Amino acid sequence: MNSSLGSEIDSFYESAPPLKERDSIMEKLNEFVELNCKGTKRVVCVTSGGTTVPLEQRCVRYIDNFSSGHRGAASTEYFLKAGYAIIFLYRRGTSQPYCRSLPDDPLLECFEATDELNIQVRQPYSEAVKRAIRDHHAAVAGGFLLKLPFTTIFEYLQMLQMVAVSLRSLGPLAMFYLAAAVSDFYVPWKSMAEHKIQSGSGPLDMRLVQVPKMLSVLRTEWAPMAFCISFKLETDTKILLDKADMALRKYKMNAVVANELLTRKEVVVVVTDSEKISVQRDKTEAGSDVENPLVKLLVDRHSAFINDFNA
Ligand code: 9Z3
Repeated sequence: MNSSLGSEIDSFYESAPPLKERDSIMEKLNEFVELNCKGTKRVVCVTSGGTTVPLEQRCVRYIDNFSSGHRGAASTEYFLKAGYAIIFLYRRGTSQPYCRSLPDDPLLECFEATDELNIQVRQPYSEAVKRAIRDHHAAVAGGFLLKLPFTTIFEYLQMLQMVAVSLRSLGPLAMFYLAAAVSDFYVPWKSMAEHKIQSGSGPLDMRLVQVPKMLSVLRTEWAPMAFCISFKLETDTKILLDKADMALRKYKMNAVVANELLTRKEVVVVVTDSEKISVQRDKTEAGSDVENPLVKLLVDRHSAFINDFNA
């Protein structure tokens, strides 16, 4: 890592407001590692949803990054199916594993009161609700699924660091699947207004600083032996694959999943140093999604990576 990146990273962490629940997150991570990090068990950290950039310390306004969290939630289900233990680092309020087939407001839509004291599941949702509750509870109660919520870029990057350092001892058995949409620019905490910015003071002039590229540190320091997958999102298909290729080389990722905003649910391209593999949703199958073949492919590649490592 070059020294200017090193000092950008130091100043990001030094200026970030301390994580409120650091101790309890650490405790949960330690428990998860103790339970899952033995033998040949594989673990994946799935990041999901967009980070926010607060504009005021007592935040009323913020800049957001688009992501519904569908990619991360769906992929988590497939990784669990493939036998992985998962740390699901997600933006509060975004899609959750096993809830994809439920309506937006499941509590109000899926249940009805039968009398003063009792409620029941409404018929059309009965199977979906049962499946969601059963599978979700089994994963959490079994200790295979640890869910950690974030909102701001400060929380996200502090938590990602904690997760990565906790998984370092797993070496190649750990995977990072970085689907979260991460802010590129932020307002350093120390130069941020404390109170709500007043609208009477004319046009708003604000300087945003570049968020340091933490993929480099993840790769070189936090978890150097892990299998790392990052995502590249563009709205212009003409530059997508070149940008993915650049990210692959610059951050030494094992693969970069390239996707375009409008077609992201239909097709993605997995870019590695020797191939560009197009992965499509199976249109002949109702309810199918692109995460199913994508996770299958990455699980296979992870197996090969572990075998090479042990050879
Ligand atoms: C993605 O590209 C994800 O696939 C999506 C998923 C956010 C498009 P949804 O959550 O959408 O299912 O609605 N994530 C990565 C986006 C990102 O910020 N990548 C950085 C970049 O493109 C690199 S880390 O520069």
